Amino acid sequence: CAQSSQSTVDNHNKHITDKLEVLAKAYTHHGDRWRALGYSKAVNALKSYHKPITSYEVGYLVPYLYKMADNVMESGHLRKIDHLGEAVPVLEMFANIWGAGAKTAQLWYTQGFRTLEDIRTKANLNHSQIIGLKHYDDFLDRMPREEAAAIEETVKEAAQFLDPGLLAMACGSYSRGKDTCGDVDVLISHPDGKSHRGVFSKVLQSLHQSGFLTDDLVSHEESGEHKKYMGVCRLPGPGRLHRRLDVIVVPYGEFACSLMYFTGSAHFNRSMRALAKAHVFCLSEHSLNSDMLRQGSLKVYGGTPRPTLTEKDFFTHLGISFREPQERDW
Ligand code: DCP
Ligand code: MG
Ligand code: MN
Repeated sequence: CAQSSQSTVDNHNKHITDKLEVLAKAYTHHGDRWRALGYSKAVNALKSYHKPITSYEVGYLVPYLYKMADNVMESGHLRKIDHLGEAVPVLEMFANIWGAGAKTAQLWYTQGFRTLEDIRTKANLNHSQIIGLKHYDDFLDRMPREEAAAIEETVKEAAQFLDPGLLAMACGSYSRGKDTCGDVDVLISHPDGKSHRGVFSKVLQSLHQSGFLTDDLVSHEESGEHKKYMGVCRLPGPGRLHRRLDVIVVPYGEFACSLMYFTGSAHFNRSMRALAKAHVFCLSEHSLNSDMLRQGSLKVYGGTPRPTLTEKDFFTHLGISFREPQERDW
């Protein structure tokens, strides 16, 4: 409505929030998520404050930031930012290589690397990072959902050529109805509860043979009967980019749980796990267990899996109303 678009208040503390935002970003890229979160919270608090804040007010509004913000107000800059700030764009660039996290980016920075060319020629790279660097620009580009649909279709055809009874569906951002997708997450299972066995390697082999899969990132991650592939594909035809593809094969008994997990969002999953925990349930991508026993943070007994045949069962077990995938972005 008209009112909510007008409600964005002027930021009376831009001189401080600009600096703190740089710090929040710097800490994110230094792998210090908690400090980054603290700064982001302070930035939001300061942005919505109705007037320029005084050092006295900083003390009680954002006590843990008292020294920081006070320092910015006095001198107009922060020594800490001057030091961290210059590393931020480089750390961001490094952390955007698939397979390299904040820690690796930081290590490379301390080794004196400043460009992707430095990384390519001097850094010690593992297999995923080599592939990540090779497709650096392609992976940063989010694909239109029509392309994700075509990728889903290609995997589905390969699976159903093996066995027409196999289910194959794109989850993740695609099933949440997003306009663009960072990758495609295809979940495969078989309703008879047993014919999913052996499918994983056969589907991947056929997609490799057709030239659709161009590189493997993590070719086989296994947990119980649940198998996950992470790789790279490209649709045929001119002008196509390399796209990230995840393929997950699960036994049908875990289908609803896996569907819910891979539908996401990651934030929604965190909320659901917290909710499950509060109900003494234990929620994972495998099952929803009840009567879990904890001693402090240690899980003593994993609990009994509850029959969850559909996603709706979860919401029922947890006592909340069903939410469509499009409503799970937070
Ligand atoms: N997931 C999760 N926690 C993570 C990573 C993933 O719960 N740390 C779950 C929720 C995600 C799903 O797996 O929705 C797929 O992961 P993706 O990284 O592919 O994320 P999305 O598909 O949601 O977004 P994108 O468009 O960036 O791929
Ligand atoms: Mg995805
Ligand atoms: Mn994914």
